[in-house]
Amino acid sequence: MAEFFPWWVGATYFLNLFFLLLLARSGLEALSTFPKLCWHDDRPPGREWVRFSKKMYSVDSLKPWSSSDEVEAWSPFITLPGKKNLGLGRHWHWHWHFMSIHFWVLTGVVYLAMVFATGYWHYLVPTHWSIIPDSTNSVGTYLHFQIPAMIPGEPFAPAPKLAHFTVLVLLLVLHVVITWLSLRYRRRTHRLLGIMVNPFERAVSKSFLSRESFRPKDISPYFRVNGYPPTSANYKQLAADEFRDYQLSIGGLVANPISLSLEELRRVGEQTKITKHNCIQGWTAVAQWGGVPLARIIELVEPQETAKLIVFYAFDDKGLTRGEGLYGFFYGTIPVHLAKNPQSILVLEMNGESLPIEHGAPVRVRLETQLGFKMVKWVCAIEFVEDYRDIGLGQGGWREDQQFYANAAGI
Ligand SMILES: Nc1nc2c(c(=O)[nH]1)N[C@H]1C(S)=C(S)[C@@H](COP(=O)(O)O)O[C@H]1N2
Ligand SMILES: [Mo]
Repeated sequence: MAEFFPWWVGATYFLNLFFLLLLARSGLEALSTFPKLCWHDDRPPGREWVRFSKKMYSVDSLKPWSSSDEVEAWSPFITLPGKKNLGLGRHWHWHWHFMSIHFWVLTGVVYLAMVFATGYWHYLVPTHWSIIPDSTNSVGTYLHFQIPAMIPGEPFAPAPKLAHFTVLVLLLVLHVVITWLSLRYRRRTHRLLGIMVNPFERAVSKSFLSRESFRPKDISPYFRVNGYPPTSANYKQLAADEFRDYQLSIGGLVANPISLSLEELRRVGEQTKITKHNCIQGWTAVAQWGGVPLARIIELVEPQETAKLIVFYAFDDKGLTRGEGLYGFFYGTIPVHLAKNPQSILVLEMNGESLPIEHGAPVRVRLETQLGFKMVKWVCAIEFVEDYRDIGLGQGGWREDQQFYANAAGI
């Protein structure tokens, strides 16, 4: 009998549904940035199992394209928050993933299937305004400690039916409000979710070491590119001379600031490994990377006590290479401890050849416990700093600043 549901049924029902919708909608936001499903990792474009997009990109496309071109802008009516905001969508999504229990999904599916299969939904949705006076009357009946009559042919009395329907409407209203607030106050939402998630994520992933070990035969035939190469005359000139005049300056809060040519950099140390790249959009690819361990660089420059973070500045001005209202040079920061990880390197070679332009020549970062956006390509300078708040828009990286990505990106 609907009247005798204990209070906790209502409470868990409400919370389950509320969180579930947060999870699902922000998950769809993630799907919208890579609107395809693949049976295997590192599928080349065109080999996906299903595609929720009209756009087609191919391996041998004549026009250059970048994986951000594959992003679809889905409506905020469906995704949280919608309008191509993977950064906030992921924030919402992972926040609840950390706390979610998978049976939510199961109970939800069974419940929904039954509601429709049995035509039960007719009992849940009022179809006539008379439910309001009828409910008022049945409340009177309850107050007389009597059970009111059911709606003819239905298992509920008017008041419970109306109360249940009101809960559904409330859920809808809350989601509309959250979506609206996320879009209206993007930076505040970013900060708030960051405060709740980042310290937790950092603590959990701080001691992680990647255990992946791939063999040469695992190397992906196709490796997506994300981000268009720098367009400046300066960079093009350097590239034309095979980066002979390239100098990487490493400074900031260090005892020995230095500037190294590629030749000098190569002499600092050499390490290769085959690893899998994980882009936040959801695609992966395996490659062999060779370069200088960041730990060796740290030994060389001797950071001061106060140097907590390393900033990598890049040559690409995203206002020119990407546009869409975004601006500024690409950069990223990582905590110094991440750079000391033996798997963190400054890459000079990919799959045994010198690093291709589109993958970040002459120098890019590789970190094996982080998402792809943390691995700055086309690095022009490295700076040791105490805090990232006065760099760029103060969120710790170009994607954090401009796209609301979480600063903590452990995998
Ligand atoms: N300078 C710069 N570095 C960058 C980016 C960029 O746009 N500019 N994109 C990042 C993202 S989101 C990813 S997934 C990887 C992609 O590396 P790839 O192009 O070698 O696949 O580079 C990262 N480093
Ligand atoms: Mo990415």
